[in-house]
Amino acid sequence: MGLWEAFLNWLRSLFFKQEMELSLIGLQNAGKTSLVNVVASGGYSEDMIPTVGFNMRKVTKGNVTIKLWDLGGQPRFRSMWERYCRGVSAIVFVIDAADHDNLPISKSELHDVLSKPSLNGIPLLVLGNKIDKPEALTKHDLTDRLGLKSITDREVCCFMISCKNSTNIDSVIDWLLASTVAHHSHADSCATASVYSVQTGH
Ligand SMILES: Nc1nc2c(ncn2[C@@H]2O[C@H](COP(=O)(O)OP(=O)(O)OP(=O)(O)O)[C@@H](O)[C@H]2O)c(=O)[nH]1
Ligand SMILES: [Mg+2]
Repeated sequence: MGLWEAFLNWLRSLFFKQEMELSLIGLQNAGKTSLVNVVASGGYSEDMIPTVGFNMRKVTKGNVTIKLWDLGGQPRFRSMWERYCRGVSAIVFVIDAADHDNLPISKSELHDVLSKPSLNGIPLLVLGNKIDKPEALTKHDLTDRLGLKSITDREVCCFMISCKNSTNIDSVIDWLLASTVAHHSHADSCATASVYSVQTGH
């Protein structure tokens, strides 16, 4: 490739649309579909139908198109999580931070899917949802209970959010966009991530 052509390609990559692909996993009732709805249209509803299998939605933010795989969280759908997480820019694990009883199951499902060799090194974004509920865990406790510190083979970031009140949703989108740009320019996106995590801590 000639120098001029390489230069043009570089310019194009800066100004033209970029695409990223994300998979949303987590137990049933965590709020994955609610998150997709809030990110896509801003709409939130109490009245949700559990996802059967999966849904795919494309959302455009700025010049980035995000392809979202919203997977069903009921036990019978969990075996397909791995297949839909292969090759994505980041795995988004959504958890109901107010559901203390299901935390151990969440933890084991999370560590189980991350142990798959096909998902090696894919960044992980953990979203503790439903912080509008008074019994929701803090970010510190959620990090601890999910054993996030033991995950050392990939980037891990955690935000506490509420789809209901749209709390921190913008920060999550900003982080995702920043991390695509950072990956694109081969910068260390984890540096960006930790800045955001500190700012938005619950
Ligand atoms: N209080 C509160 N409830 C929420 C929040 N986000 C989602 N919910 C509720 O949680 C329930 C489940 O939401 P869904 O988005 O369907 O959950 P899901 O993770 O997609 O569930 P599956 O599709 O079965 O895997 C719904 O009643 C939502 O209204 C939140 O931030 N706060
Ligand atoms: Mg769903």
